[in-house]
Amino acid sequence: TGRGTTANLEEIVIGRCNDYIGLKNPAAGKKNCTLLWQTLKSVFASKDPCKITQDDYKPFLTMAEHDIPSGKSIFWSQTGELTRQYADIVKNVMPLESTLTGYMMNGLNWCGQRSSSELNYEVCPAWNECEENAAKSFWRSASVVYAKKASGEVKVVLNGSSQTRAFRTESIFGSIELGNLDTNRISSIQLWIMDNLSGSDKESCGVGSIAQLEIALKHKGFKFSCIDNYRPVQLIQCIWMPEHKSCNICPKN
Ligand code: CV1
Repeated sequence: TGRGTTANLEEIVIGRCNDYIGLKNPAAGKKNCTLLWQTLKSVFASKDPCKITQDDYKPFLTMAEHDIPSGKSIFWSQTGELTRQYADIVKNVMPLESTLTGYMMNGLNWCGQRSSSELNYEVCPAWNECEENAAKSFWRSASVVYAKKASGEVKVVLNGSSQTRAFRTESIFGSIELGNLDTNRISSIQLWIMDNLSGSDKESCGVGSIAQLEIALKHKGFKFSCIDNYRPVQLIQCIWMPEHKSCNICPKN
């Protein structure tokens, strides 16, 4: 079992929604945050938390939809924290967590229970406990909507030091987002393979699972390029390890 519903979920979600449409991204347009919360809550309240489907979230996701400017879509796998930090700093990319739906729910837990209309603040299913759990179905469904909207030059941030593989076909990026990218809307895809500064360089552009991803992109008809340790993102990693040799601005030879 996993952690229960986040305390004060309603206040957090409605507050974040108002913060988003009022301050963070007024271009999202007018939204009724209270109605959005009610629509969202009705998806999982009073229900078995292992029986929430991706379709169940569609009314909420449709109501929360807004434009994503061309060239701002950025996907990630095993690099969520780094990608969010990069997005918060540069502001010229908009990961799912910087759209209304992702912003409202990022970092939260939620689930209901069959026996009561109260949310379950004690326990919720762990991510891999059941396929159709409230949170997993939400991120999958939101990812479909997000991926379909991507246009222009798209970025993908992967972890070159992954203990498993940088590109995993079973991840949300590999199993959902990739298949929903539209060749007609997307002009090119940039892969950024970021190694952990103190981790090993297990995979790089053209190597291992990244090579598989590159082949898949080519087959689908996408133009793409790949950059190892894209410097602007690496400089964010450097904040935590400024003395690391990769962080030296003027390398002494
Ligand atoms: N996405 Br808090 C997927 N999972 C998310 C997202 C999110 N936006 N936000 C959160 N999670 P992993 P992936 C949680 O690193 O390829 C979207 C989930 O609990 O292996 O599976 C993004 O658009 C999930 O288990 O990446 C992104 O492009 C974990 O963080 C893609 O899906 C992420 O798991 C990443 O999913």
